[in-house]
Amino acid sequence: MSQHVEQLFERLWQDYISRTPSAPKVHEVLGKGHPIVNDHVAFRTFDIAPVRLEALAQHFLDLGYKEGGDYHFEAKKLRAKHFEHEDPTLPKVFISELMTEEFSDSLQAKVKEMVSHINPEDVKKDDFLYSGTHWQVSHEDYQALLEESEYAAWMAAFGFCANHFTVSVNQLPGYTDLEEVNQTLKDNGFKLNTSGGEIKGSPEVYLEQSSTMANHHPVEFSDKTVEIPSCFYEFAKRYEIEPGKLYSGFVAASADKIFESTNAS
Ligand code: OOG
Ligand code: NI
Repeated sequence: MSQHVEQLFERLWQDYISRTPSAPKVHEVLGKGHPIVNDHVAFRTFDIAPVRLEALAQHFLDLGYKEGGDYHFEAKKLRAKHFEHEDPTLPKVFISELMTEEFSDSLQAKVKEMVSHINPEDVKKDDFLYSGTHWQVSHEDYQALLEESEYAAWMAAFGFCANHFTVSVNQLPGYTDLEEVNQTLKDNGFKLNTSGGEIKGSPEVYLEQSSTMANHHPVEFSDKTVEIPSCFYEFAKRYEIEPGKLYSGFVAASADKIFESTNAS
């Protein structure tokens, strides 16, 4: 099983770096040749069968993951859950979904049309989590979605894939503070997400997070190819909730700002 789960993360990583050229550079700059441990990997989806959050989560439940917390994002109209494995070397998984019924009829119709191209059997296959888009959208469709929800537009362009990996700062040799990590990144030309401040969270909520702004990657829409924000890298430092036990959840107020790492800046 462990082989299988490691293979899944390796495939997700290879797919992710194909649209996130800054991710291997993050490893070079922070890891200096040492392996990087990831705190979590994040996925996005729609609240429509057969691709609801729970359908994506099933892949991880089958690999021995257990459900952790759930989270709600009122303004962005999202919900999310996190999953963790008893093997502490495996990354946590954060899966969110767009609550489509809270949007306009035209957004709902567009998303339903997109999802209708997915074969429900394919959702259960091992490669679904990095299967990308199963539909065609025009650049105009993308822009119409963008007006209502950056998240919906991102999903239309990229579909199913890892949205980000997250460096575990606790397990990063040579660093103790997230601030130092951020400084190294900025010194090396990375652009950080400043929404809500460079560092989201605090020791009081047992979690500090920062992230790069997403790379811009060319997407082939049905009518033309346009460079748009793709994926980003996140950095997380966790604090002990009791001696020897790090907080393992997420912080909704911070996550709310991390979502904005795929905004056009
Ligand atoms: C997820 C944003 C939230 C976190 O660690 O709080 C998040 C996303 O952008 O899909 O990753
Ligand atoms: Ni994250």
